[in-house]
Amino acid sequence: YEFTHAITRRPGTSVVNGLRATDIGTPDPVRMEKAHAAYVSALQSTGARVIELDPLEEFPDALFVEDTALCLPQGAVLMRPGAGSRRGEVAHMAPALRQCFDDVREIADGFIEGGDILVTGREILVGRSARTDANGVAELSAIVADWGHSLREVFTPEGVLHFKTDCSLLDAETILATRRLDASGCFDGYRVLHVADGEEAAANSIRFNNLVIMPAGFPRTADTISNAGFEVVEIDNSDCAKLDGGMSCLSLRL
Ligand code: CIR
Repeated sequence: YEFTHAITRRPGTSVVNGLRATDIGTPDPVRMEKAHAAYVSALQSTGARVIELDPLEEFPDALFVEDTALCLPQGAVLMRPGAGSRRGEVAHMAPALRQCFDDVREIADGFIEGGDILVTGREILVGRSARTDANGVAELSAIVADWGHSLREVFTPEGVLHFKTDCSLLDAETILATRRLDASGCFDGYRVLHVADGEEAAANSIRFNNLVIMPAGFPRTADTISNAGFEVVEIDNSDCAKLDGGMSCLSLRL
């Protein structure tokens, strides 16, 4: 959770066509752009440098950069998104990663999206999901083993887009999670803080340097996190939420 850089991509006007599991309305690109700028400012306020990439109109979901790669201290891995309409985003992220890392590997065969990967202080958890399959997990496991990391395959609950839709890392051994995900036992051995009932969407937050950046509108969970000693910043996520996106999706952190 200590980073010197982040990579983001500004939303384009095509974001109105972004993927969504259930249609609860069209995002407003203007309001989304404002929220995105507030998110970038929050990242910068910690002293990190944010590399802001230009919108990619041909890929409506391209602002959700997290799904295109995994960044580790030893190198980056280009993902292979399970969502066909998103697969082409990866080639547009590769140049930025090649500038930041000497070692850039890629997933060549299986499917895996960054939203299904949680890096903790001791291991890399990857949730199989509708977007991430066993082959993708196995390929990533071999790559990160080369860099000295151990990877554990877990399962994203049915009906939940990504593993990190339902959890985030708060510090090396503390995880914020929904009760439904924690109930699967995947966090045994960690300290787990639960989001408040009815505030499940607050689970997609990020610890970024001194801050926990969380979506606005979840006051009981915000209290839990700040009572645990973390400094909380809230960002309007009402438009990204219409596309099943949240705080983690909007950046690659390195
Ligand atoms: C999608 O369905 O792929 C996008 N609308 C949302 C991606 C959110 N990304 C993430 O949770 N890492």
